[in-house]
Amino acid sequence: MGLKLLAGFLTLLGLAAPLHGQSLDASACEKLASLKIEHVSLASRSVGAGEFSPPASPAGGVPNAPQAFANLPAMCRVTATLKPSSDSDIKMEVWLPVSGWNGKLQGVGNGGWAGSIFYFMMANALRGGYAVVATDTGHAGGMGDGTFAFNHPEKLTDFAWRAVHEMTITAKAVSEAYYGSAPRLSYWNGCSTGGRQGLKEAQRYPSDYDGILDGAPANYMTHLSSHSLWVAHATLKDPASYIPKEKFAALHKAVIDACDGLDAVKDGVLENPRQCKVDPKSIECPAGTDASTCLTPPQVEAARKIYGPARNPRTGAEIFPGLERGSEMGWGALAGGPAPLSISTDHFKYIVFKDPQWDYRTLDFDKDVAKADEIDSGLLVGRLQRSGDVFMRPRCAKPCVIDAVAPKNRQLAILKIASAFHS
Ligand SMILES: [Ca+2]
Repeated sequence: MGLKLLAGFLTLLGLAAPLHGQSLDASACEKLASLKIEHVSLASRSVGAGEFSPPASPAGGVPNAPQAFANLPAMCRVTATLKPSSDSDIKMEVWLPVSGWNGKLQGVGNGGWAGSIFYFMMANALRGGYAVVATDTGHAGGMGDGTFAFNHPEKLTDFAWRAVHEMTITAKAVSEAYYGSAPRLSYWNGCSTGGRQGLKEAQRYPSDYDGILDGAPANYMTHLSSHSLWVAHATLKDPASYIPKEKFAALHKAVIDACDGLDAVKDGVLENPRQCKVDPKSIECPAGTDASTCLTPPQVEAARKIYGPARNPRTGAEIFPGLERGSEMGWGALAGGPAPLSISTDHFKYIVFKDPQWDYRTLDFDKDVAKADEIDSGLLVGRLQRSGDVFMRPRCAKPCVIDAVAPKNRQLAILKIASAFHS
């Protein structure tokens, strides 16, 4: 029996394994549409090499630059809607390489409040020979838009952990039906919210993934949102405290000038930012003056608060670590204004207070942070119950707000480099 004939025979039996160098034909893909999985509706179709073009992203969603999808290999594209609760409407996709499958599944994550599929990450994984899966986490919207959670607790649960778990078990079933064997290894790959998603998987469903790669995780989200508004209180609440962006450069220069050499290499990078103790007062403007190269006394106090940490004003307990010295050029997202980061204000508006009119200036860093924790009750926040193959890295592919706190934040979770990532 020739290899091609054998593959066709096994496909008919639903037992097809992708024989080395062989391709699965279109009928194997079409067949997936009849797969029955509880609360999942599926569609599937073959997409030839270079033929995929991404659907338009929602306003504020992740951009889909066409060049990210040039020369994609041929795939079986599975789209699905999952409804694990009566209020769920989770969109997900699985892309299955028609040939050259490496036997592995890669789950890829989201950013901010999600609301769209990160197709460019799916494209990278497909090129690497992976079967790859992603979800919009159960709603369509911009990454800075948390309105979906307003009076929709099931949708919030989908965002918090359920969509990723459900997509993962669905993707494994789809992969097995297509190839005739389940993935031999499954990896998670996400950054920011994607990092938090990986931690929730490790916490709740440690058997979903054999290895987890978390970039700059949005970890301890209730306190992360509180910290973001701590920075907003420092710089945006009182106009006198506002630090114009050009002064970030002045403060950064003072930090680098003082501390770059502490790691014995003058390269503009601080190997260990915590060795650096520069006080913003060192560039305070002469009394009664102001310039782009110095800070006024209220701006000095604002910068000191940003270096933090954020603290409970009544007990002095640390709410969240401050931004590191050396991170000043990345302060714009949190401190640049005119409004605070909407990811954080929406957390308090729609989840904690359930009041779209809530004003960040009223945030009480004692009782309101406690309220956020009480309401969350482990939904978005979680601590790992066991060690596992979790590799955390401090930076996303491009600067993001979490970068600045990551060196301290990552201590809140478990760091273990898994040998599995090298297989
Ligand atoms: Ca250095």
